[in-house]
Amino acid sequence: MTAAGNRIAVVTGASSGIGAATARQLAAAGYRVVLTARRKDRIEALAAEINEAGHQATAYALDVTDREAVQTFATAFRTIAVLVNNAGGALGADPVATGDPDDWRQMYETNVIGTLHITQALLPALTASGDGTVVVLSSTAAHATYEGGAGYVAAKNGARVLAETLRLEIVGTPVRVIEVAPGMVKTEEFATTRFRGDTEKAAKVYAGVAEPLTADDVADTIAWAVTRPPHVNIDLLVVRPRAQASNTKVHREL
Ligand code: 8X3
Repeated sequence: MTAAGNRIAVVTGASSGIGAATARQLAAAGYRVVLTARRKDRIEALAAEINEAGHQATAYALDVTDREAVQTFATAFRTIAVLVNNAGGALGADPVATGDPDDWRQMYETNVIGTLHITQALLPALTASGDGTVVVLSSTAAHATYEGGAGYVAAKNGARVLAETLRLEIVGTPVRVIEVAPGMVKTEEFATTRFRGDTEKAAKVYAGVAEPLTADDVADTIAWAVTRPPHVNIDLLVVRPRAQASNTKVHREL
């Protein structure tokens, strides 16, 4: 067991991708990881895998957009060391002229309101730990827009602003706020969810890119930021694959 000892790390959206990879890495770093996501079977399987590897994990089915459920979840904890706000994602890539308002609403609900619910609910336990860390997974989309991205860019800007504002408001308390902003990450679900199961469209996102980031690459940066000494606050960590110079400048070998 490392310095993380018996401390608890809660990861939202832990059923796949960056959330699952982060749960594995924080468990390996010695945290007791609490996996949350809507899909119970997936997080239970991951918790079993982590426990079999000799680390500690439990699964708790949770939809972060359900405020009451989040509040009930929070009552189970007196202290929490780390909250990783990973639940969220993109829906659609339509121009502003034709974008679906329901997509925009849903993205705001998951990426911003979900993060708000669980951060509010767990803040007392994070403070009580004497050394708490809130991680907000934003995106490079939170830092620059691109065509077809407005709904997602707006939602991720919301998540970024939540993180930046919270950091100002709780300064002086023993809780730090870290924003991790990944660029192009190839995960099993991000692009297929965005394009509602259209695997051809999803594949185009990564076409010709030699090495997009993996979920593990991003989890590695999260685990690194979280395991810095308590007085060190990584305000913002932007991580992209080498082939991506900006949201719209990507080297493709086609
Ligand atoms: C994912 C990055 O470029 O698809 O958060 O918006 S992008």
